[in-house]
Amino acid sequence: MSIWFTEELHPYYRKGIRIKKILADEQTQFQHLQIVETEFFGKAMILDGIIQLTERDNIGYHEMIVHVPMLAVGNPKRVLIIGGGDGGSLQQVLRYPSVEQALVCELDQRVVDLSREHFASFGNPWADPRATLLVRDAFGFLEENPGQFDVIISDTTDPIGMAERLFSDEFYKLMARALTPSGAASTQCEQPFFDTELIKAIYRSAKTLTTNPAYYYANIPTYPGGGIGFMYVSNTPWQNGLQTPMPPGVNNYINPEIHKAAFALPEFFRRELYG
Ligand code: SPD
Repeated sequence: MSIWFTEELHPYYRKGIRIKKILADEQTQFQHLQIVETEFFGKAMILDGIIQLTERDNIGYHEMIVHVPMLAVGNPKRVLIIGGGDGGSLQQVLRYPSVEQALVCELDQRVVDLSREHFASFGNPWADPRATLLVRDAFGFLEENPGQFDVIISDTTDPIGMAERLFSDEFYKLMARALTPSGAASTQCEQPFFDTELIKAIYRSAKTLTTNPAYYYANIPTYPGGGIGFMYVSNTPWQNGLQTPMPPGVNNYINPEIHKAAFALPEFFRRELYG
């Protein structure tokens, strides 16, 4: 028997992965949460019908969203992760000996609970004494904490429903305000092919808030279009990170060549974004 999970991004675009078994399927207070065992990608987490991560290809996403701002800052001490309840970004953040405090501001406790149960490869980063989970909405927390964070990572779902606000001008203002003057943020920033206008609006906003924003991209087969981009938001140039040694531990995706190449954009999109 063959069961396919199909994600419909637009009425004109779908992608699918073949599933062996459904391991968890529940309506949380906030969203429809599913964990499935797939044929090729290991376990996958699906939220409101959208693939968030798979065991096989999440590492590229998590390494790229985390290491680019962390390396740019150099010796980050205080780090905030917005969303990220699965623990994948937290695991990468905690590789840095300089990190004293890593806060995860996640709205849905069930994402944390089910991820701990099913994604052992994240290595239970919650047990690290530097890690703190705040089960709350990020807006209020950002408002209360201006100038506090060396790095902020916005590891969110797509701009649909409750997550739409996390792609707004207001959010980017609050996030930039919560950074230290030389701090850096990275945000899940969608797909150049499908989300050009949204990304342009976010870049315009980031440009009014910081001097060196830039967009970069990673190849993740289970995301629409085979990849996803990130907005780097900072007064510190991302290129500073190319001089910083990687933290202890093994990388699976990022290396100096990938780090640099990720900021090279296809011409149609470079023109749209940077003119
Ligand atoms: N289009 C799907 C984008 C999903 C981004 N969120 C991933 C969360 C992994 N920590």
